[in-house]
Amino acid sequence: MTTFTFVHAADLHLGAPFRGLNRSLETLSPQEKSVGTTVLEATYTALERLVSVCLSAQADFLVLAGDVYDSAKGSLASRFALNKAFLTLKEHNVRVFLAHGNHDPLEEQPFPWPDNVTAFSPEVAVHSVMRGGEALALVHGVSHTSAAEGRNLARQFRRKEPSLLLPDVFQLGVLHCAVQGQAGEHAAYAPCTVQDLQEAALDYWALGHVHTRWVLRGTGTAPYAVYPGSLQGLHVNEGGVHGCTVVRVRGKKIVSALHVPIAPVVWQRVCLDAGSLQPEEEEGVVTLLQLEAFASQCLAEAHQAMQAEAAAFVEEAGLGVIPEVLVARLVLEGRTPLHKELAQKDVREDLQRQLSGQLSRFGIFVRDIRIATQPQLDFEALAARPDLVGETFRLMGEWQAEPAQLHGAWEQADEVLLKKLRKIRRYLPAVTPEEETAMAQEAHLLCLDLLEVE
Ligand SMILES: [Mn+2]
Repeated sequence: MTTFTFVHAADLHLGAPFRGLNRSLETLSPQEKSVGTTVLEATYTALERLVSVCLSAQADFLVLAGDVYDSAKGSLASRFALNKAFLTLKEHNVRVFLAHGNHDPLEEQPFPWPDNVTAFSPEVAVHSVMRGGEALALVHGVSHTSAAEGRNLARQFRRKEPSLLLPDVFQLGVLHCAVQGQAGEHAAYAPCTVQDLQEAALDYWALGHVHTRWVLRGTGTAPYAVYPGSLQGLHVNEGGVHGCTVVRVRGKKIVSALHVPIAPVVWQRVCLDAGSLQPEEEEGVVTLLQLEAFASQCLAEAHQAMQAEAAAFVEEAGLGVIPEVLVARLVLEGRTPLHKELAQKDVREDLQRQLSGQLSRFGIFVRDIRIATQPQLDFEALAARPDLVGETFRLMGEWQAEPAQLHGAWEQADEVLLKKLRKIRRYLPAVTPEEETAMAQEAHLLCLDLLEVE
């Protein structure tokens, strides 16, 4: 039976700025600079590696499910890079199927690609992939026409019935879309349902738009639809090892659909319990120096764990590259006497600079530090006090025991807000009970800080 391979990637966002990494290269130390350069060039490096993966996997074709650029027309640099990648694939007889998405809609595309590239039109079209006179697969696809595609495009796909000229072969759909209930924070362009996908009766859906890898499986073990995720994670909420999916097919059956690491940069939240630090014997107190050493160790471990995770994917697929750089958001948690110091912006920035300077030679960059610590206080003694400090503790205690009371207090405060800021208030989202509790706790700690509790 015929076997063939195709590579599925999406959301390349070539030339995308990395949200939140606004420190320019000039302000980085020489050591940090190499990490900085890797980050700045990451989307382009990922594209080069995607081409290499297509060649080493001996892929018959590559499908790109939208958002190849970050801006509609793409910068000149991103168009040149893509054109070069397509030409390399052409030299090796690899076809490319490109379905445009909301970031790179069809109406903005000015020039044609090399002739191994098929860019889909605004209506669903079907193309066959041949090898030595034999049809391997039918590729269905459609492009977004504008930046806010409102049509349900998935419903336009339908499996082609076999004919005398064309036997029943493997059929896949290439589409940039928001599957309902799963698109999360992603805008609902080209909305559709899981049922729409299933009713098209295709063997595989090569999807794009959702930036976190997501595999949809039916009753069998092989997936019927895959979001490979952004080729390179673009910000701290796109954590994990990013890459493409390599699909091996025998006849009409998927043999494997494996995640292959491609992205040179991995984003990650690294949480650290500052409350676990014990006072040093000599000093008798917990110091920022201790915290720095602990953070440095945790970050190094996170980098190692990330590379081990990537290595497991590379080993399973026999393809891919282990990411070099970890860009971390350090989240400090727990009850610690350092809380008050850490609450100061310049202390956090110093700590961030120290850590980044120290760790950049290991490929670690600390993007920022978030404080979720609490002060270390003798809560019982404070609650027993007859003054205002004691009063805030008793009130917090009552609210914790009786959430309805907290809600009452919240509504009272909200009424005041409503009177003063009537116009603004109606644009604010409703507050959940969890948010009420979290805000009350935050307000409580702020009260204690302001009342100068040590
Ligand atoms: Mn995208």
